[in-house]
Amino acid sequence: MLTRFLFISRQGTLAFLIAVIMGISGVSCFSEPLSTLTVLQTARIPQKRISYLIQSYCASSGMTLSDLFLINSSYVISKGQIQIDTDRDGIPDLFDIDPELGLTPYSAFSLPDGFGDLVAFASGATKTSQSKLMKYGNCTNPHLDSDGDGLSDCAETIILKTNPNNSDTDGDGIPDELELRFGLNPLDPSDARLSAAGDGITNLQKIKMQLPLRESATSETKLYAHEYELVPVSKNNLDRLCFDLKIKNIPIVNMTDGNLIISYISEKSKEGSSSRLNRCCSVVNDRIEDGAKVSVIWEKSPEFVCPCPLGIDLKR
Ligand SMILES: [Ca+2]
Ligand SMILES: [Ca+2]
Ligand SMILES: [Ca+2]
Ligand SMILES: [Ca+2]
Repeated sequence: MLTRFLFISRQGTLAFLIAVIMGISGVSCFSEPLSTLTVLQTARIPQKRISYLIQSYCASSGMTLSDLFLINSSYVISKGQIQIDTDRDGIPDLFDIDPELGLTPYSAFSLPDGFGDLVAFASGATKTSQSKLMKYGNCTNPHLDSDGDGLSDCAETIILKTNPNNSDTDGDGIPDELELRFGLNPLDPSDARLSAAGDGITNLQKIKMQLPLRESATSETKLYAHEYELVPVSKNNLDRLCFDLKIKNIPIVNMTDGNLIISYISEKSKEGSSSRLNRCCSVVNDRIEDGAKVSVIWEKSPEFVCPCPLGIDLKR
């Protein structure tokens, strides 16, 4: 079923998603129609890069922070350049408009089956072969995501064969949905530590940096690479382990409905026997100043939405 990962990888990164959110300073709403958007946008070196602070994150009771990934889902880097992804589904506009695929750059759920475009793309469905997915039946509850990894239960059970109750099915440290976005296999535990480009940077590290896995990192693309700093802070009164999570060097692209920033905060139990994922998102206004610092407070900032919901679609 995952035979199209090769196909995906050829196209660059993937994605899934949706949109939501309320706004505040530096953060905007999605409620405006997208009528002013232009397809096929490509930006070279981004004009702006920001840093992002998730303040006072505390792991769940009995758990500790395992890893952190952050992506700006409004772009995908491919062929050394930033490619706009208007509907944030991980498929850049450049590919979304391919008539062979039969998708659209304006909707992450453009197919009637309810599985989402990323899942269809990862499964190899094209406009002429979408019936291949339909034979499995429709996804009757496309909004149900039990493990909060950004993939619906029905997409996981019916199409992907991943575990709908485990956000990292193969246990390689990369959440299932991020594996799809970046063209890895959520059922293959060996791919995280490999280097698809052969440049010595592992696939897991590349995903953290939001760089394409199958292109060697260059001095130019490294300008886009996210940097992480996880700073332990004092335990709270429930004795949970707490951190300030700092991510620097996040490009911001021109998008009238803002840039959707998705954070994947993974936790593991202290014995390492169980894991869980906090997949959260917020929107950063594209008019934000270069070098700005966006700060959200864990469980307190209303614009920092956890879990980042599924199925709220963007349509023109
Ligand atoms: Ca797209
Ligand atoms: Ca899921
Ligand atoms: Ca994985
Ligand atoms: Ca994997």
